[in-house]
Amino acid sequence: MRKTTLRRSCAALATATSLALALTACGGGTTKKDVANEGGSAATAGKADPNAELKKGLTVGFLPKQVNNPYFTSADKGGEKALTELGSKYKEVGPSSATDTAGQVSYVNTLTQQQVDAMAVSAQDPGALCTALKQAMKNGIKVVTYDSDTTADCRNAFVSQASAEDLGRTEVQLLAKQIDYKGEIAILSAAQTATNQNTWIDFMKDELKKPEYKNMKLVKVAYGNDDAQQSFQQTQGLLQEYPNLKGIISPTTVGIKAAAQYLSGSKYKGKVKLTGLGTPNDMRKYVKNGTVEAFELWDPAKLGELAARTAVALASGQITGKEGETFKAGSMGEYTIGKDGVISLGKPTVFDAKNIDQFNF
Ligand code: RAM
Repeated sequence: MRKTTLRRSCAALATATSLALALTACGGGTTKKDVANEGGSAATAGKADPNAELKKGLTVGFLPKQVNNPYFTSADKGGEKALTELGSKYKEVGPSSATDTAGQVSYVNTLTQQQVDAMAVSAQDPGALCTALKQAMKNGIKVVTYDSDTTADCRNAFVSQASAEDLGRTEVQLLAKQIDYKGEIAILSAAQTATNQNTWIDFMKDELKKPEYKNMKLVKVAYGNDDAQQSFQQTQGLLQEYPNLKGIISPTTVGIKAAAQYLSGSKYKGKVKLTGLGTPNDMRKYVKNGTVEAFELWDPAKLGELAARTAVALASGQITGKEGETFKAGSMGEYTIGKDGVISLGKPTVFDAKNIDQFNF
């Protein structure tokens, strides 16, 4: 009875002006233990017990960058499938725009208040989310970032789609081959604050410093905010501003699809090359009609599944997020936690006309 009253008054307080303050005041946790945020990632002070049994009946909240993005629909379905298999509960909350940073913060606070056991978050803006995520961890909630990270002290582990370095460099390599290592190129990214895209772009810029790319010039990084219309318009704008543009890299599933759509209906079709990260189902049409030669991605459902399994392993005490700890991720096999609490899904797949029909996501 007392707990219910306390929770209710806290809920009222939290819907008022300052969620963070309300959460601090309420502590949120008569049922969760405090954790210490120390180490490379925000690993718990306690020791991992690799033989601990996986808990059932947990609730794991998925908070993607954007709920109506097919990429996250696939990813989160993978999370849901794994949680059902593990006897735990899945829920998904999140903003419909990839630039609603304040929205993401309030969803973190809501999940904290609801006392979920763990949350899996793809960060729109790492800086903005940190305070709320730290608050969640203080309330005993395990925090996994997936797809787009925060800084290591704001979560227990990051489930990464592939090595960021590999992704950045291979996208440049894919485009370079298609434009014969010559000409002006541009990048069409997602939100300006997106951790994942910004990390990949840094590696792209570094790759471009190598002598083999001396005849290629990056003229602009444009931002389509993972919005189809804005990405379409940004592509159009790039070609107006740089009529000699030879290629575009779009490291976002929303961006590459919109850019392909624009190019496909324009005089640039097949002439201005486009690569980046897309889903085979979105891009099939543009590969078949000669707009796109090759692009890459990982399986988003596997990423979601690994995020869910990591969350449950953390909440069960099998791992704490420290480098070197290992855990079994069901049929996905064994994973080892790397530096800064990063768990990497594996290598991405390159899709082209030869193999695209073998994939359905
Ligand atoms: C978009 C999102 C997501 C990114 C993929 C490649 O769906 O920006 O964060 O990982 O593209």
